[in-house]
Amino acid sequence: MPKGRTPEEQSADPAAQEMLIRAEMLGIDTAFSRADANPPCNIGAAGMCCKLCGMGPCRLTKDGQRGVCGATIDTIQARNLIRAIAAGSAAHSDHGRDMAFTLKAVANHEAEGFVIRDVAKLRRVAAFYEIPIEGRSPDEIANQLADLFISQFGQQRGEVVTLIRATERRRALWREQGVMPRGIDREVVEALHRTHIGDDQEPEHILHHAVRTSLADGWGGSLIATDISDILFGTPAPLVGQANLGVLKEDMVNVVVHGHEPTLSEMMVAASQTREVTEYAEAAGAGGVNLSGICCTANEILMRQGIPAAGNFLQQELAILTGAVDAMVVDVQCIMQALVSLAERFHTKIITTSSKVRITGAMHVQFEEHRALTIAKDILKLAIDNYKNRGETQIPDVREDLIPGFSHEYVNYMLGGSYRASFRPLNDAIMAGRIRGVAGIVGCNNPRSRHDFMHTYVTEALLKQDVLVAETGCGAIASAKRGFLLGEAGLDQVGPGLREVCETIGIPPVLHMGSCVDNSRILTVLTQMAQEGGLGDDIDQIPAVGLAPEWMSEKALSIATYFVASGAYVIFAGANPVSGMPGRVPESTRVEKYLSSGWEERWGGKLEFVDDPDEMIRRALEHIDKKRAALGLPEYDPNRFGASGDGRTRELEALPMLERRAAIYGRSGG
Ligand code: BF8
Repeated sequence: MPKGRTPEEQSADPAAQEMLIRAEMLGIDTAFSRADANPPCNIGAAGMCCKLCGMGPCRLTKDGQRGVCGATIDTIQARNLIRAIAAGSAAHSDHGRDMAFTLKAVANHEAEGFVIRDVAKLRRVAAFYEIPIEGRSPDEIANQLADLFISQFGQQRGEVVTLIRATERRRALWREQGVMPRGIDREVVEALHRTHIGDDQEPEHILHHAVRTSLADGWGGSLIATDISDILFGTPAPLVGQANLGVLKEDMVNVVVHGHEPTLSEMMVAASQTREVTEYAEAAGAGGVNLSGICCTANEILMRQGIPAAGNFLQQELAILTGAVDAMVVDVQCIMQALVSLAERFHTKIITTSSKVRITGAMHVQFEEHRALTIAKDILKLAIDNYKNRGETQIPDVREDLIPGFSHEYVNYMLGGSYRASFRPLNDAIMAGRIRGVAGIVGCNNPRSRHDFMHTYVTEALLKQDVLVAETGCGAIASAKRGFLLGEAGLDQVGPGLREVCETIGIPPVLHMGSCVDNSRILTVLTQMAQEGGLGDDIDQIPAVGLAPEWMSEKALSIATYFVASGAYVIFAGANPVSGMPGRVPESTRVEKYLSSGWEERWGGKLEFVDDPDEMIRRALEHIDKKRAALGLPEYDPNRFGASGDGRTRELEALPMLERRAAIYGRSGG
């Protein structure tokens, strides 16, 4: 077995390091050690392998080599990429579809325990699509809205209706370029059809459809998922939460919910607070039930209910390694198969709940909306019954406070209050140069890079450069653990202009905007910034970038593509699935060039794969400055701001009274 990395090299998170040491001592493998033991196939990783038919797989490793059918390396890379994008779009959008069915069930009182929590958002969303709202009950509106959303998945012709949320200019471009998605399912099916043996073979043409497919995700399925989650469970607003493995509790029944859809996890929150469940836990000798989350489910219940996040993607196994998790309840996406064999070493029950996901060896309890609360209680009781089986535990004493919950509605409100809600102050701060630009830092962990390191390194560097950061997914949890999501406490680490803005408005410098489907919130924020005026009239003109420093999932590739098609510059670090070239010369492949300059010409946005975090930061800042210059905004000057504001107040408040007076009034007397 090749020599692996040390825990410090595997993760930047001290809680993760502690669990990796424990894993080593117990002789248990994890994604980290498996990554060390299984180097990636360098042919597949670079997109040089085609296994789309039974004549192959064909590995194109020699200069000028073609597959059995004659396929070139460019065609193979484009095909592999669009297939990944289609799978990512399918995952997000199927989540959106399930949410739409839940909305329908709730409107018809067929979903036990669910209610429409945010009627104002329901009315606002319905109004976008000209659904009558006046004089109608929430159930009537929700019923019609659910039908409209459900119809978007199987629609055969026309345009997915939710794309009206993009700017007019962008929609005109998409129409002109023929990429307005017709129906969400149709675009995914067509992506698969085009890549069957003997179909679409021109790389650029294949990737043009990748754009259409991804738009059906970002502006379609994902946006639908976000809107319905807000309608059903409440639009997030800031609250206090905690993150990292230290949120697990020694004296309570620890139930970790892991996956993506908020339907079951929200019901678990409700069930855990019922007297029936708390009494059941007490009878088992526990202090109660302690719920926490992993991955995007964590983000969903963290930003709405303040339920703590036990960690991000690479911490799912580490949570079980504490020995303190009585049940891990999973639904869909990003769930490692390794959980079951790992759980067998401890007492943890792995419980699958979705009709789409079974794992050999796991217990299955089928989630059904019409019995949602009952099922949630049953699952909690299973966990409580398992509490007595706990063996020796080791919970890292590491956790960090954070303030999540920055929905685009709240960002709008916080900038102007109830009566003047608007993006004007944010645009003004960017125009003046107090804020240099905006970065969306999103996506996964990948055990092939040091866990959380790239996320936090890039975030920290951009904050120092006065770049306001919005985060989702596992990236947001990485920042939370590092303390970047704290109100003013995190402000010592940011540039002077950005600090002034954060102090004035009372926000952290990194805004937690939710789960991965909630990247649609970032699209909405960017669109509203464009519509507010002063920063151009579309996303491609805003000084903004998107970064995924530790990406690994196909969903991330879909996200990248719809951001590019919306006008954003997106930089990925780590794996580059289109980098391979037989007899490689030190230049980009045809597909790499097309994703960069080709897409930039068409969409004003581009996708690049960059390994070095400093180069990633350099390119991000260069792009932001280029966009500032194109808008005629003043050149960014780090010394221009920061002399005023609450930062000075805090400095003064820290002084002894006499010195403070001297500093303020120029004398020490009263
Ligand atoms: O959807 S960021 S590892 S958890 S794929 Fe998965 Fe990646 Fe985490 Fe959420 Ni998104």
